[in-house]
Amino acid sequence: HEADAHRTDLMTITRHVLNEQSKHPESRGDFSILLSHIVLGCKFVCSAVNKAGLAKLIGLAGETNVQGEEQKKLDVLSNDVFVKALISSGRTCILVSEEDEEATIVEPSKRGRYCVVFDPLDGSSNIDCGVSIGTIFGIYMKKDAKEPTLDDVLQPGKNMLAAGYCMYGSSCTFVLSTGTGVNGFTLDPSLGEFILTHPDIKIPNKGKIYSVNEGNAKNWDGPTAKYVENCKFPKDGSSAKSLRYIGSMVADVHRTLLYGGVFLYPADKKSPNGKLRVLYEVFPMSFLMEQAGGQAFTGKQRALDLVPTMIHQRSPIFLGSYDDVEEIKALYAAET
Ligand code: AHM
Ligand code: MG
Repeated sequence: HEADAHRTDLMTITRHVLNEQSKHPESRGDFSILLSHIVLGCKFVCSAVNKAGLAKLIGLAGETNVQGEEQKKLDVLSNDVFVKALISSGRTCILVSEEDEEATIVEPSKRGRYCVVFDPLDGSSNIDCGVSIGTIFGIYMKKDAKEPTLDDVLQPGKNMLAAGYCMYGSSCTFVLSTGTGVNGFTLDPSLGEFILTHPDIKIPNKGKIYSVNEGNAKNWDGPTAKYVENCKFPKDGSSAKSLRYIGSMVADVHRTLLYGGVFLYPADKKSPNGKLRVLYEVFPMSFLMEQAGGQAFTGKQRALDLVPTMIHQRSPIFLGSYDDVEEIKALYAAET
């Protein structure tokens, strides 16, 4: 009977969010409206990514198509879709996208209370070889009733109300936290709906995988080098960890969340702040990790405590299983 119930009682993402909302009688339903617009953007990108391999047939990005129009690159197209969907939700006031140098202040007639930071298509260098890529987002509440300003998005990650990502892989997976745990949904293409398939995701306390771009090893600092050395040649008699690195943050973090272990993009001599961006890469993924029982550390502090001063700021990041990140923290503590 259980199996039957699973097939006929579909927990869609909308239903899930409405359920959560009903626990807060003061809620006005704005969040579910905002989320449905984010979900729409993800469905659009999913469909565009699935067709990317046909680009040669339907016209390559940067080339003109049969109508003589320029084809937009997939990341530019995705950004346009998200910006328009978010503005038209009527629930946002300021947007920060990896694709846009400046923040977008929503015009007064379309304003709402939410601030959204996002990377519309992360890992886009992987498109041409069919590797998984994704959209990452974080949501803040506006600080006060004044005009929206950059201060509304330069809040520490711990102030986020919600964060998530959508991975365009062998299936399309949407992972979301509204601050009460983490849930995963899979797109059923025949329904066009995200269905709850991974309820209450918890990351294992310790994992067997580490994930890092080892090509940067010659420029690493002491603690990072020592940690990776320990992964390969453990001194406590435990077995060595496996290395998995896709080079697409959403896919690497998704695997880390489900299987455990650590994902790191450390500082190195060439990039003292690492590569990943605080607002729409480091914060949302750190938020999800903590909500799933893991940790996220910058090499100096809890990642979510960081107070950004610039919208495109970068930070080193070490995130994943609680005990594994604890080990990294100990190495950094021993250094100072
Ligand atoms: P992008 O925003 O330009 O796509 O870069 C971000 C990506 C992440 O998805 C991934 O974790 C990282 O860059 C990989 O970087 P590297 O190629 O240096 O290992
Ligand atoms: Mg990115």
